[in-house]
Amino acid sequence: MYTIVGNPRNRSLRVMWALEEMGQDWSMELVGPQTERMLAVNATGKAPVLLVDGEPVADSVAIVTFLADRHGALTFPAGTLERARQDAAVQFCVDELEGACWTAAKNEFIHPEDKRSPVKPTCAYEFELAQKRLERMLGKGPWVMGETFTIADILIAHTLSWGERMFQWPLTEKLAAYKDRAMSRPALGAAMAKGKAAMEAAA
Ligand SMILES: N[C@@H](CCC(=O)N[C@@H](CS)C(=O)NCC(=O)O)C(=O)O
Repeated sequence: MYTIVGNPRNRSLRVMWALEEMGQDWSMELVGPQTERMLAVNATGKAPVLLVDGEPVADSVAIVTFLADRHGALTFPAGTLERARQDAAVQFCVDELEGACWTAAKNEFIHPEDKRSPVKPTCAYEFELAQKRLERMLGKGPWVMGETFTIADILIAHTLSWGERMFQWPLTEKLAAYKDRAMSRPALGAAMAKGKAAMEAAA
């Protein structure tokens, strides 16, 4: 049994989705970033955290990688060339797609107002540039690692959706189709329904 400490509206969704894809049971402890409870399980105070038999593991990318290795699902085995390429796709997502979204978010509503800079147009440009690169990586698809759906697709699809929904940054036709393909997987639907129920129960 796994417990996600976080909120379905943030990067916790990546972990929820991965756990559903793997057929693992999980529950959610709704906790905000930088609260006393979050700081008790993660020195950085950031969400999400996964409790594994009560032991915390932080960072959505580290968590889904850990789960994939542990359950031998949604990943190529460590030490293979395919795994190195999968890891490169994950790192690309963090650097280029998430970097643009996170910088825009921090400067739009996270940082104190007097610390914000008007960088959003630069972030939009970076997101657009990243999409051109991602289109080449995706090739014929259907997934970034070809025929095999992996954690890289969860992270990339989630981040494409983040840019599109939060900032109305348009997706290219090819990447909109890729994102829709990923996000119509039953495991994501199940994860979102479970997250909604957790939020309703807490309201
Ligand atoms: N690389 C981390 C980033 C975590 C992160 O920044 N989470 C956000 C919520 S989605 C947060 O806790 N923000 C509050 C803060 O940075 O203080 C991950 O993927 O888990």
